[in-house]
Amino acid sequence: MATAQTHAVGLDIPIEADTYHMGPGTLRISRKAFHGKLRSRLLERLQAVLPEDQRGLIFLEGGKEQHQYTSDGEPLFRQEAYMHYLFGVQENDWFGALCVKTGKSYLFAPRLPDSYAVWMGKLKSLEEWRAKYGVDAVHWVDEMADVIRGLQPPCLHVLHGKNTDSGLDVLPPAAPPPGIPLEQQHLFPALTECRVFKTPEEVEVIRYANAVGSAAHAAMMRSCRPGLMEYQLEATFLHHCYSQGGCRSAMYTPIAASGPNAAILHYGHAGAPNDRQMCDGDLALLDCGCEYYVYGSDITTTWPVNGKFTPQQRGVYEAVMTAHRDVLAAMKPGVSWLSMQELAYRRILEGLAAAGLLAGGSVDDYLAAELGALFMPHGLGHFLGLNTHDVGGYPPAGPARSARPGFSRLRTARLLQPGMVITVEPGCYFNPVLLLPALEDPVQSKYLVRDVVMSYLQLGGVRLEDNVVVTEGGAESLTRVPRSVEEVERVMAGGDWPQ
Ligand SMILES: [Mn+2]
Repeated sequence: MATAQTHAVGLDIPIEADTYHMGPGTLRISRKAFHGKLRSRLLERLQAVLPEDQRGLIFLEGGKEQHQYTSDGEPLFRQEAYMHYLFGVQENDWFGALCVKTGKSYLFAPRLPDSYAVWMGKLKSLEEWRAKYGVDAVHWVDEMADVIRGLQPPCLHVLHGKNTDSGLDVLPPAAPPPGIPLEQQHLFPALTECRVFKTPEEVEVIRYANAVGSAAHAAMMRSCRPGLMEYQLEATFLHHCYSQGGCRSAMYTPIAASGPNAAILHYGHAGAPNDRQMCDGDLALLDCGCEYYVYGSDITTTWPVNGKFTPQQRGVYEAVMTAHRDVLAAMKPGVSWLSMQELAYRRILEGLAAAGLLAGGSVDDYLAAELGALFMPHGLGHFLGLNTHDVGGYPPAGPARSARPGFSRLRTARLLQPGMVITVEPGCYFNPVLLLPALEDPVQSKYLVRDVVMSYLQLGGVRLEDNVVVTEGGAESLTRVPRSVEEVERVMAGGDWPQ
């Protein structure tokens, strides 16, 4: 019998005070079981490196209320990822603590004036908060310094480090309770490393975000036709994820690129807001993921706007699909992510040679001339979890970032290990910013068939992205979108998905 105590997530766990869900058919998560397990894993890791007399109190500052510039407009709050990981708190301006000796968990909630109930609804009592979050104790923030001093910890373990994707610093809490030494060395690497290896329950949340996002990709395919605006596909995605899956937010700004825009890797930004009208004969590239319980999906599909691939589009598409398929088949514990980037490059370059864009050498020659990075200037994939580019890609112990073109863009160079969730997103793009100089480059130009390459510039590009969990024996994709040419054309003609 499944119970809330043994199963942290599921569609069928009973609804208790600590259950997160968004109504019928949505995933239910027992916050107490889900985060209790994550806290235990962190404690084990810290207890292994901290001698008994140096085991203090982990102290985290949650996300703060934000304002749009100087106005009183507040964007929808999204909890800071480390805070969500350990406690699952949905509200802003909280603090959390965890005793490394006893394992006891504490939360500190802002004490709001009674009058706020008019604007925010009934204010919860401490006991109601404790039931919602399933921790050992909840106190008000204004009592926090006294409560923590009363626990007499030898130190406060606080976060301090660098996010290797953004390059931004993760800083310790701004105003920790005074009079207790701060310990800044151990928490950041331990907690970051925990986040790299997902529990089965975390994988189930990412699987749910993938099920919702995958169905939304199929809905976009079915709704597409020449003459639509790119943002109308984006709107279909957002509506489907929220109305059908309870996913209120996109994981990142959706990319709905058509024609030459598909070669622009971060198209969809404020200066290029998915605002082109799609034409008969275009390819569309959709990179859209949704978020559930702060965990996300990150999915890319590419398809012909009119529902039928041209032979030229099909050649590029199948080269990328071969790379995608062969990487998925080769992934298993111990495999270097750098070697998977090279495998993807090989398959894409083989496909381009078969299509007549490359000539005069072997695939090894093309690789040595760095033609891989010319057609796929980004990394093959990145960790995914509470952040789209999830943490832990480059731990201090290595492996270090490669200096080689293309490989240098990888967000991790690690060996695959069970529990890692990583995207597999090979792509092939015809970007004039890269191709026109390459046609003048003495090394690269001797392998590029100029007239054929020039005839592909309007194609834009193809990217196919799945979210994959590394298992003991291999890897499992959590993404279920139409992938083969036949599946894409059938769904675009109105066919059901999944079949
Ligand atoms: Mn991605």
